[in-house]
Amino acid sequence: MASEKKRKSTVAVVIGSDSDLAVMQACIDTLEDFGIKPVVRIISAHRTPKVAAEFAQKAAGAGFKVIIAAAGMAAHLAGAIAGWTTLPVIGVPLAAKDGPAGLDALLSTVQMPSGVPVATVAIGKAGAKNAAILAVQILALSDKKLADKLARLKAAQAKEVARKDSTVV
Ligand code: RP5
Repeated sequence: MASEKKRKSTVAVVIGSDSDLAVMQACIDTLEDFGIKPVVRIISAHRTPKVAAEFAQKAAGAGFKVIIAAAGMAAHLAGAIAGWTTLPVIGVPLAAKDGPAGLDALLSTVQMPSGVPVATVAIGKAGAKNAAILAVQILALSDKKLADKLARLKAAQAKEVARKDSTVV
């Protein structure tokens, strides 16, 4: 496990709890579709705040280019990390088992004060996938192969919508 955590990647996927993993698997899978094996960490802004701060402070030096942070409820994880790093941070709000269907996490993630942005995506699985695509879009600015893969994804999505359009009257 320790050696796995020392593995380098351009993308870190940080989740607030192991209970977030099932939804965030869509993010991990999408990154892997682009050939990116992220480092995945379970770090809580509230239960392990010191680890969160240390991770964020060392993230750029560790070689990460983008951090994806996902949490539910009072979801301060992405913001807490963003406060400690100049790397782009993408926040994924997640719905908790009980509560207002992720609206709590959405507001906690998106409503950052001026000067400390968190690029917040949609609640849940759609956001998990979009976080991965947004991370790839950031990396693709300096990686032609990723840019080409993104172009192919867009083309495939458009083709699929056109196919569905042709099936309705
Ligand atoms: C948040 O609280 C986590 O990100 C998770 O979405 C939520 C509930 O955590 P558990 O009680 O399931 O560990 O910090």
